[in-house]
Amino acid sequence: MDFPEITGFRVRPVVVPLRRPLRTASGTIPASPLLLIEIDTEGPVTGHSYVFAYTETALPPLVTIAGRLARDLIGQSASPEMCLERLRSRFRLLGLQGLLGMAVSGVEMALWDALGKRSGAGVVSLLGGEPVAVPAYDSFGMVDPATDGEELRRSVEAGFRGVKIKLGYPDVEEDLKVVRWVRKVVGANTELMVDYNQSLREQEAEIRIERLREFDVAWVEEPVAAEDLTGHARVRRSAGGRLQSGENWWFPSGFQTALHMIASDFAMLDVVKIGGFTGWMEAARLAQAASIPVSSHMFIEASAHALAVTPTRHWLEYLDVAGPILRSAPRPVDGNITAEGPGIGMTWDYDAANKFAA
Ligand code: SMN
Ligand code: MG
Repeated sequence: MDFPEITGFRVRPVVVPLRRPLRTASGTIPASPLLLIEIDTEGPVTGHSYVFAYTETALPPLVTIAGRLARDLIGQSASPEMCLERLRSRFRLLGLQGLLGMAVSGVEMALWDALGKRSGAGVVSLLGGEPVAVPAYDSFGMVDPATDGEELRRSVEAGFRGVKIKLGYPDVEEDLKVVRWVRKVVGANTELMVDYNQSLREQEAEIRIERLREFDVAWVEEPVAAEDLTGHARVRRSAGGRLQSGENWWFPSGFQTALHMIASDFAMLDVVKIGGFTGWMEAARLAQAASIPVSSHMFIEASAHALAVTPTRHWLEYLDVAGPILRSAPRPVDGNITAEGPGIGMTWDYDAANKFAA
Protein backbone atom coordinates (compact mmCIF):
# COMPACT_ATOMS: atom_id res chain seq x y z
CA MET A 1 0.00 0.00 0.00
CA ASP A 2 1.08 3.52 -0.75
CA PHE A 3 0.90 5.57 2.44
CA PRO A 4 0.20 9.29 2.53
CA GLU A 5 2.13 11.64 4.78
CA ILE A 6 0.83 12.87 8.12
CA THR A 7 0.22 16.61 7.87
CA GLY A 8 -1.66 17.53 11.04
CA PHE A 9 -2.52 16.27 14.50
CA ARG A 10 -5.03 17.52 17.09
CA VAL A 11 -6.43 16.25 20.36
CA ARG A 12 -9.48 17.50 22.24
CA PRO A 13 -10.68 16.44 25.67
CA VAL A 14 -14.41 16.04 26.28
CA VAL A 15 -16.55 14.74 29.13
CA VAL A 16 -19.64 13.15 27.65
CA PRO A 17 -22.80 12.27 29.61
CA LEU A 18 -23.47 8.57 30.05
CA ARG A 19 -26.99 7.27 29.57
CA ARG A 20 -26.34 4.95 32.51
CA PRO A 21 -23.67 6.13 34.98
CA LEU A 22 -21.29 3.24 35.45
CA ARG A 23 -21.17 2.01 39.03
CA THR A 24 -18.49 -0.62 39.67
CA ALA A 25 -17.13 -2.21 42.84
CA SER A 26 -13.94 -0.24 42.23
CA GLY A 27 -15.57 3.17 41.79
CA THR A 28 -18.28 4.98 39.85
CA ILE A 29 -17.83 6.66 36.48
CA PRO A 30 -20.49 9.42 36.36
CA ALA A 31 -19.63 10.68 32.86
CA SER A 32 -17.31 9.59 30.08
CA PRO A 33 -13.91 11.36 29.90
CA LEU A 34 -12.63 11.00 26.34
CA LEU A 35 -9.72 12.23 24.32
CA LEU A 36 -10.71 12.78 20.69
CA ILE A 37 -7.84 12.36 18.26
CA GLU A 38 -7.71 13.75 14.74
CA ILE A 39 -4.89 13.11 12.29
CA ASP A 40 -4.70 14.89 8.95
CA THR A 41 -3.08 13.08 6.07
CA GLU A 42 -2.27 14.15 2.54
CA GLY A 43 -5.32 14.17 0.36
CA PRO A 44 -6.47 15.77 2.57
CA VAL A 45 -8.14 13.05 4.64
CA THR A 46 -8.62 13.24 8.40
CA GLY A 47 -8.67 10.12 10.60
CA HIS A 48 -10.54 10.00 13.91
CA SER A 49 -10.37 7.92 17.04
CA TYR A 50 -11.16 8.31 20.70
CA VAL A 51 -9.56 7.07 23.88
CA PHE A 52 -11.43 6.53 27.17
CA ALA A 53 -9.59 8.05 30.14
CA TYR A 54 -11.62 6.31 32.92
CA THR A 55 -11.37 9.37 35.17
CA GLU A 56 -11.37 13.11 34.55
CA THR A 57 -8.17 13.23 36.60
CA ALA A 58 -6.36 11.52 33.74
CA LEU A 59 -7.64 13.82 30.99
CA PRO A 60 -5.22 16.80 31.34
CA PRO A 61 -2.08 14.62 31.43
CA LEU A 62 -3.46 12.55 28.55
CA VAL A 63 -3.96 15.75 26.53
CA THR A 64 -0.37 16.77 27.26
CA ILE A 65 1.17 13.39 26.49
CA ALA A 66 -0.85 12.79 23.33
CA GLY A 67 -0.36 16.40 22.17
CA ARG A 68 3.41 16.01 22.39
CA LEU A 69 3.25 13.13 19.91
CA ALA A 70 2.65 15.68 17.13
CA ARG A 71 6.39 16.19 16.75
CA ASP A 72 6.87 12.42 16.24
CA LEU A 73 4.07 12.20 13.68
CA ILE A 74 3.95 15.19 11.35
CA GLY A 75 5.88 14.60 8.16
CA GLN A 76 5.97 10.83 8.75
CA SER A 77 4.28 8.09 6.74
CA ALA A 78 0.71 7.27 7.82
CA SER A 79 1.42 3.53 7.96
CA PRO A 80 -0.19 2.42 11.26
CA GLU A 81 2.23 -0.45 11.78
CA MET A 82 5.33 1.59 11.04
CA CYS A 83 4.05 4.40 13.21
CA LEU A 84 3.43 2.01 16.11
CA GLU A 85 6.89 0.54 15.72
CA ARG A 86 8.48 3.97 15.53
CA LEU A 87 6.74 5.13 18.69
CA ARG A 88 7.50 1.88 20.47
CA SER A 89 11.18 2.32 19.76
CA ARG A 90 11.09 6.07 20.51
CA PHE A 91 9.60 5.38 23.97
CA ARG A 92 11.43 2.13 24.68
CA LEU A 93 12.99 3.49 27.88
CA LEU A 94 9.73 4.81 29.29
CA GLY A 95 7.59 1.90 28.12
CA LEU A 96 4.19 2.04 26.51
CA GLN A 97 1.88 1.10 29.38
CA GLY A 98 -0.47 3.70 30.82
CA LEU A 99 -1.50 7.02 29.33
CA LEU A 100 1.28 7.03 26.73
CA GLY A 101 0.25 3.57 25.53
CA MET A 102 -3.36 4.71 25.26
CA ALA A 103 -2.34 7.77 23.27
CA VAL A 104 -0.15 5.69 20.94
CA SER A 105 -2.98 3.20 20.33
CA GLY A 106 -5.36 6.10 19.67
CA VAL A 107 -2.96 7.44 17.05
CA GLU A 108 -2.64 4.01 15.45
CA MET A 109 -6.44 3.72 15.22
CA ALA A 110 -6.89 7.20 13.76
CA LEU A 111 -4.36 6.29 11.04
CA TRP A 112 -6.38 3.20 10.08
CA ASP A 113 -9.46 5.41 10.02
CA ALA A 114 -7.73 7.85 7.66
CA LEU A 115 -6.54 5.03 5.37
CA GLY A 116 -10.04 3.58 5.25
CA LYS A 117 -11.58 6.93 4.44
CA ARG A 118 -8.95 7.52 1.78
CA SER A 119 -9.89 4.33 -0.05
CA GLY A 120 -13.59 4.37 0.83
CA ALA A 121 -13.21 1.06 2.69
CA GLY A 122 -13.96 -0.05 6.23
CA VAL A 123 -10.97 -0.88 8.43
CA VAL A 124 -12.20 -4.49 8.44
CA SER A 125 -11.52 -4.70 4.69
CA LEU A 126 -8.05 -3.21 5.07
CA LEU A 127 -7.40 -5.91 7.68
CA GLY A 128 -8.32 -8.57 5.14
CA GLY A 129 -11.85 -9.39 6.30
CA GLU A 130 -15.41 -8.32 5.73
CA PRO A 131 -18.10 -6.98 8.06
CA VAL A 132 -19.98 -9.64 10.02
CA ALA A 133 -22.83 -9.35 12.51
CA VAL A 134 -21.16 -9.84 15.90
CA PRO A 135 -23.36 -10.78 18.88
CA ALA A 136 -23.39 -7.95 21.38
CA TYR A 137 -24.29 -7.97 25.05
CA ASP A 138 -25.67 -4.93 26.80
CA SER A 139 -23.29 -3.84 29.55
CA PHE A 140 -24.67 -2.42 32.80
CA GLY A 141 -22.99 -1.18 35.96
CA MET A 142 -24.16 -2.31 39.39
CA VAL A 143 -27.92 -2.42 39.01
CA ASP A 144 -30.61 -1.44 41.46
CA PRO A 145 -33.72 -3.63 41.64
CA ALA A 146 -35.71 -0.55 42.64
CA THR A 147 -34.99 1.38 39.45
CA ASP A 148 -33.32 -0.71 36.73
CA GLY A 149 -35.90 -3.39 35.87
CA GLU A 150 -37.37 -1.46 32.98
CA GLU A 151 -33.97 -0.81 31.40
CA LEU A 152 -32.97 -4.49 31.65
CA ARG A 153 -36.25 -5.60 30.12
CA ARG A 154 -35.75 -3.11 27.32
CA SER A 155 -32.37 -4.67 26.51
CA VAL A 156 -33.91 -8.09 26.07
CA GLU A 157 -36.78 -6.67 24.03
CA ALA A 158 -34.27 -4.83 21.84
CA GLY A 159 -32.79 -8.21 20.90
CA PHE A 160 -29.67 -8.42 23.06
CA ARG A 161 -28.98 -12.07 23.84
CA GLY A 162 -26.70 -11.22 26.73
CA VAL A 163 -26.45 -8.66 29.52
CA LYS A 164 -23.61 -7.96 31.91
CA ILE A 165 -23.91 -6.56 35.39
CA LYS A 166 -21.26 -5.51 37.89
CA LEU A 167 -21.03 -7.29 41.23
CA GLY A 168 -18.85 -6.94 44.32
CA TYR A 169 -21.29 -5.70 46.95
CA PRO A 170 -19.95 -5.64 50.49
CA ASP A 171 -21.79 -8.86 51.25
CA VAL A 172 -22.05 -11.99 49.09
CA GLU A 173 -25.74 -12.26 49.95
CA GLU A 174 -26.34 -8.96 48.19
CA ASP A 175 -24.48 -10.21 45.10
CA LEU A 176 -26.77 -13.21 45.07
CA LYS A 177 -29.91 -11.18 45.66
CA VAL A 178 -29.11 -8.96 42.67
CA VAL A 179 -28.17 -11.86 40.39
CA ARG A 180 -31.33 -13.76 41.35
CA TRP A 181 -33.40 -10.67 40.52
CA VAL A 182 -31.63 -9.98 37.21
CA ARG A 183 -31.96 -13.62 36.17
CA LYS A 184 -35.69 -13.37 36.79
CA VAL A 185 -35.98 -10.12 34.82
CA VAL A 186 -33.98 -11.21 31.75
CA GLY A 187 -35.12 -14.84 31.75
CA ALA A 188 -33.27 -18.10 31.29
CA ASN A 189 -32.61 -17.54 27.59
CA THR A 190 -30.47 -14.46 28.04
CA GLU A 191 -26.79 -14.96 28.76
CA LEU A 192 -25.82 -13.27 32.01
CA MET A 193 -22.25 -12.08 32.52
CA VAL A 194 -20.97 -10.75 35.85
CA ASP A 195 -18.01 -8.44 36.42
CA TYR A 196 -16.27 -7.97 39.79
CA ASN A 197 -13.92 -5.26 38.52
CA GLN A 198 -10.96 -6.61 40.52
CA SER A 199 -12.68 -6.09 43.86
CA LEU A 200 -12.18 -9.44 45.63
CA ARG A 201 -9.41 -11.34 47.38
CA GLU A 202 -8.75 -14.81 46.10
CA GLN A 203 -10.46 -16.76 48.84
CA GLU A 204 -13.55 -14.56 48.83
CA ALA A 205 -13.68 -14.84 45.04
CA GLU A 206 -13.74 -18.62 45.24
CA ILE A 207 -16.54 -18.56 47.79
CA ARG A 208 -18.65 -16.14 45.77
CA ILE A 209 -18.11 -17.90 42.45
CA GLU A 210 -19.15 -21.17 44.04
CA ARG A 211 -22.36 -19.55 45.29
CA LEU A 212 -23.08 -18.15 41.80
CA ARG A 213 -23.15 -21.61 40.28
CA GLU A 214 -26.93 -22.04 40.40
CA PHE A 215 -27.45 -18.95 38.19
CA ASP A 216 -25.54 -20.34 35.24
CA VAL A 217 -23.57 -17.18 34.47
CA ALA A 218 -21.81 -17.03 31.11
CA TRP A 219 -18.64 -15.66 32.69
CA VAL A 220 -17.15 -14.23 35.84
CA GLU A 221 -14.97 -11.24 35.00
CA GLU A 222 -11.90 -9.91 36.81
CA PRO A 223 -12.70 -11.31 40.26
CA VAL A 224 -9.28 -10.30 41.62
CA ALA A 225 -6.72 -7.60 40.79
CA ALA A 226 -6.04 -7.60 37.06
CA GLU A 227 -2.27 -7.73 37.49
CA ASP A 228 -2.56 -10.71 39.83
CA LEU A 229 -2.29 -13.37 37.14
CA THR A 230 -1.43 -16.08 39.65
CA GLY A 231 -4.59 -15.24 41.58
CA HIS A 232 -6.62 -15.30 38.37
CA ALA A 233 -5.13 -18.66 37.46
CA ARG A 234 -6.07 -20.11 40.86
CA VAL A 235 -9.57 -18.64 40.91
CA ARG A 236 -10.08 -19.83 37.33
CA ARG A 237 -10.17 -23.42 38.53
CA SER A 238 -13.23 -22.72 40.66
CA ALA A 239 -14.97 -20.84 37.85
CA GLY A 240 -15.78 -23.94 35.82
CA GLY A 241 -14.07 -22.75 32.65
CA ARG A 242 -15.82 -19.39 32.70
CA LEU A 243 -13.27 -16.88 33.86
CA GLN A 244 -13.13 -13.70 31.81
CA SER A 245 -10.30 -11.21 31.91
CA GLY A 246 -8.18 -9.07 29.62
CA GLU A 247 -9.43 -5.48 29.55
CA ASN A 248 -6.29 -4.57 31.50
CA TRP A 249 -3.74 -6.54 29.51
CA TRP A 250 -1.32 -4.12 27.93
CA PHE A 251 -0.24 -4.85 24.38
CA PRO A 252 0.07 -8.37 22.96
CA SER A 253 2.93 -9.12 25.34
CA GLY A 254 0.53 -8.61 28.27
CA PHE A 255 -1.83 -11.11 26.71
CA GLN A 256 1.01 -13.52 26.09
CA THR A 257 2.02 -13.40 29.76
CA ALA A 258 -1.59 -14.10 30.80
CA LEU A 259 -1.64 -17.03 28.37
CA HIS A 260 1.54 -18.46 29.87
CA MET A 261 0.00 -18.20 33.30
CA ILE A 262 -3.27 -19.78 32.10
CA ALA A 263 -4.91 -16.88 33.88
CA SER A 264 -8.21 -16.83 31.98
CA ASP A 265 -10.60 -19.02 30.00
CA PHE A 266 -11.73 -16.12 27.85
CA ALA A 267 -10.00 -12.97 26.63
CA MET A 268 -11.58 -9.53 26.63
CA LEU A 269 -9.38 -7.25 24.59
CA ASP A 270 -9.44 -3.50 24.89
CA VAL A 271 -8.42 -2.13 21.52
CA VAL A 272 -6.75 0.87 23.18
CA LYS A 273 -4.76 -1.10 25.76
CA ILE A 274 -3.82 -3.89 23.36
CA GLY A 275 -2.14 -1.54 20.88
CA GLY A 276 -4.79 -0.49 18.39
CA PHE A 277 -5.73 -2.70 15.44
CA THR A 278 -2.13 -3.81 14.98
CA GLY A 279 -1.89 -5.02 18.58
CA TRP A 280 -5.35 -6.58 18.37
CA MET A 281 -4.47 -8.58 15.25
CA GLU A 282 -1.39 -9.97 16.94
CA ALA A 283 -3.40 -10.86 20.05
CA ALA A 284 -6.14 -12.42 17.91
CA ARG A 285 -3.56 -14.80 16.40
CA LEU A 286 -2.33 -15.77 19.86
CA ALA A 287 -5.92 -16.39 20.94
CA GLN A 288 -6.57 -18.51 17.87
CA ALA A 289 -3.50 -20.64 18.55
CA ALA A 290 -4.64 -21.15 22.15
CA SER A 291 -8.36 -21.60 21.24
CA ILE A 292 -9.37 -18.73 23.50
CA PRO A 293 -12.68 -16.97 22.74
CA VAL A 294 -12.15 -13.23 22.31
CA SER A 295 -14.59 -10.51 23.32
CA SER A 296 -14.15 -6.76 23.16
CA HIS A 297 -14.04 -4.09 25.83
CA MET A 298 -15.95 -0.84 25.08
CA PHE A 299 -15.02 0.99 21.82
CA ILE A 300 -18.03 -0.45 20.00
CA GLU A 301 -17.19 1.05 16.61
CA ALA A 302 -13.54 -0.04 16.38
CA SER A 303 -14.18 -3.40 18.06
CA ALA A 304 -16.78 -4.30 15.43
CA HIS A 305 -13.99 -4.19 12.83
CA ALA A 306 -11.45 -5.98 15.01
CA LEU A 307 -13.80 -8.79 16.06
CA ALA A 308 -14.83 -9.40 12.45
CA VAL A 309 -11.24 -10.50 11.72
CA THR A 310 -10.83 -12.44 14.98
CA PRO A 311 -11.16 -16.18 14.25
CA THR A 312 -12.24 -17.00 17.83
CA ARG A 313 -14.58 -14.00 18.24
CA HIS A 314 -17.06 -14.31 21.07
CA TRP A 315 -19.04 -11.22 22.21
CA LEU A 316 -18.91 -7.49 21.55
CA GLU A 317 -19.46 -5.39 24.66
CA TYR A 318 -22.19 -2.85 23.99
CA LEU A 319 -21.09 -0.06 26.32
CA ASP A 320 -21.64 3.24 24.63
CA VAL A 321 -19.23 5.81 26.07
CA ALA A 322 -19.13 8.17 23.08
CA GLY A 323 -22.67 8.21 21.63
CA PRO A 324 -23.49 11.88 22.31
CA ILE A 325 -20.49 13.17 20.33
CA LEU A 326 -20.92 10.81 17.36
CA ARG A 327 -23.05 11.86 14.42
CA SER A 328 -23.03 8.38 12.96
CA ALA A 329 -22.04 5.04 14.45
CA PRO A 330 -23.22 1.43 14.14
CA ARG A 331 -26.41 0.63 16.06
CA PRO A 332 -27.42 -2.78 17.38
CA VAL A 333 -29.70 -4.74 15.07
CA ASP A 334 -31.28 -7.89 16.54
CA GLY A 335 -28.62 -7.82 19.23
CA ASN A 336 -25.75 -7.70 16.74
CA ILE A 337 -23.30 -5.00 15.79
CA THR A 338 -21.84 -4.88 12.30
CA ALA A 339 -18.77 -2.85 11.40
CA GLU A 340 -19.42 0.18 9.27
CA GLY A 341 -17.10 2.18 7.07
CA PRO A 342 -15.46 4.07 5.70
CA GLY A 343 -12.57 3.78 8.12
CA ILE A 344 -13.81 3.00 11.63
CA GLY A 345 -17.24 4.30 10.63
CA MET A 346 -17.85 7.20 12.94
CA THR A 347 -17.98 10.93 12.48
CA TRP A 348 -17.81 13.55 15.21
CA ASP A 349 -20.73 15.77 16.00
CA TYR A 350 -18.58 18.88 16.40
CA ASP A 351 -21.34 20.92 18.02
CA ALA A 352 -21.68 18.25 20.69
CA ALA A 353 -17.89 17.94 21.03
CA ASN A 354 -17.72 21.71 21.64
CA LYS A 355 -20.58 21.55 24.09
CA PHE A 356 -18.89 18.80 26.12
CA ALA A 357 -15.35 20.23 25.83
CA ALA A 358 -13.38 19.69 29.03
C1 SMN B 1 -15.50 -1.23 32.64
C2 SMN B 1 -15.74 -0.53 31.51
C3 SMN B 1 -15.55 0.83 31.51
C4 SMN B 1 -15.13 1.46 32.62
C5 SMN B 1 -14.87 0.73 33.75
C6 SMN B 1 -15.06 -0.62 33.75
C7 SMN B 1 -15.64 -2.70 32.69
C8 SMN B 1 -16.32 -3.48 31.65
O1 SMN B 1 -14.89 -3.41 33.51
O2 SMN B 1 -15.97 -4.63 31.53
O3 SMN B 1 -17.21 -2.96 31.01
MG1 MG C 1 -14.86 -5.45 32.98
